[in-house]
Amino acid sequence: MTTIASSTSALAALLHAPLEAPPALESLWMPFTNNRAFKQAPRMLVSAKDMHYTDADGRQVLDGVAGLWCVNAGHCRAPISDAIATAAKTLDYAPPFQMGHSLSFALAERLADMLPGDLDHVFFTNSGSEAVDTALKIALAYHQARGDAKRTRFVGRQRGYHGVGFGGISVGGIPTNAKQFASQLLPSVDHIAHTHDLARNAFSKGQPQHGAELADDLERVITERGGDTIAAVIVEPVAGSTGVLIPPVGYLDRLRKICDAHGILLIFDEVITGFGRTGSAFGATRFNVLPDLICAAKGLTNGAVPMGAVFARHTIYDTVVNGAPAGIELFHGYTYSGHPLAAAAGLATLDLYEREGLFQRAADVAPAWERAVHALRGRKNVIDIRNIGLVGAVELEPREGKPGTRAWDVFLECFKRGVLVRQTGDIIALTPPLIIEPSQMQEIVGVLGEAIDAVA
Ligand code: PXG
Repeated sequence: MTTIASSTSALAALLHAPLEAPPALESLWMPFTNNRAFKQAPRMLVSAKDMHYTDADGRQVLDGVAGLWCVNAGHCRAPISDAIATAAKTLDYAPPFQMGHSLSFALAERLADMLPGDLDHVFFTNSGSEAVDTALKIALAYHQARGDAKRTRFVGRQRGYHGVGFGGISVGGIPTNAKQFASQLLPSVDHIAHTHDLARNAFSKGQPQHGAELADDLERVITERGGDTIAAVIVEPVAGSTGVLIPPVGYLDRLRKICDAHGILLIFDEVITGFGRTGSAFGATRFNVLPDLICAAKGLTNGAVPMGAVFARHTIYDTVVNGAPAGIELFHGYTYSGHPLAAAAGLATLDLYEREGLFQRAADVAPAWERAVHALRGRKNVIDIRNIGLVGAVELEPREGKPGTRAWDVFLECFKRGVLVRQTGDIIALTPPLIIEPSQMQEIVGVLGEAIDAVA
């Protein structure tokens, strides 16, 4: 039996423990991880500051993925940690049902001010997965409130990632994530084609030129099912988890037009594209297409406290809430919706983004980033490089009969050389904090190049 660490000094000692002696690893069931392999050869992180992690060997590891697409302002930023500490000491918890506290209202107000168009209402969740399930429920509730309850179907996209709730894996388009649970997915979901087309678009810089017409695949579903049976279409403006799939020029506009023609809601899952990642506040602003609902999480609190949100257009809130009879209008919510610590982190994070102009900074350094990642063209096994804002991806030729193993080995080689990247299939994804310096771009790409060579 290990002793329970609860005092501040005991927690600090536990965090630093891997430097001397690794903690027992068996009891933790790790998410989306090869548990047995990890526990044989753990990669433990001890602390973080700005662009770097310190690992269990005391090494500095340059963070090429903002943790997991979330630490957009860099690690352990004092204004955010201080805000969390203040909330923890003042109002540790407040029930969000039938009670309120000013931090969640202030954060919603602040978000409404920065959202595009008439997106002006905010529903808080604790994760991206919960934001997705919430958005799907709001879409159903909206059509029901309009007296159009036969709109019950959802449309997702192949290679889409929308988290891990039953709603999210149903509209998501990653077969491996749904396979173990296939007996109980949502029953009325169709998928349209993804936009990844190496034959026409390999080595595109920014948005690829070819593929706007792939949005017309939605017309196929509409013909098969009837446009008046579809509640909502959900897509990521830039698909992240499945390897950085950037929307072709004109694709998202076309999707919007088709949805409008058939009264279908368009949901943008901006869990990774939100908060500056593409060089603009949201994918919606970057690509200038206004969705009806936006799912967000990750960068909302700089990853420091779990929090997600759904942003809704005015008419959606108005229809569901103001159109309802007196009483609870939406039977949905979480114990921790708008949690004081998360809301405090969110407020401090948005201040920091604004004060340091980080979304604009991402746009300003994007050309240097583009040059840096595309310099890997010509390396052995590199079959595509793509980029948008501060996102990059290098796609590798899969080893015959062993998909994913080449990129996995590249990930391990990068970590060994002091750079954290992300592997998905045979794609290496790069999404550094928005505070990255040009020399750090060179370091990430230099190490990735060495790793690709070492694995070849
Ligand atoms: N939607 C999108 C678009 C996401 O990227 C989620 C929903 C789910 O969020 P939560 O907070 O429930 O995990 C995500 C999460 C990767 C990777 O390797 C990306 C995510 C999660 C894990 C790994 O790219 N994104």
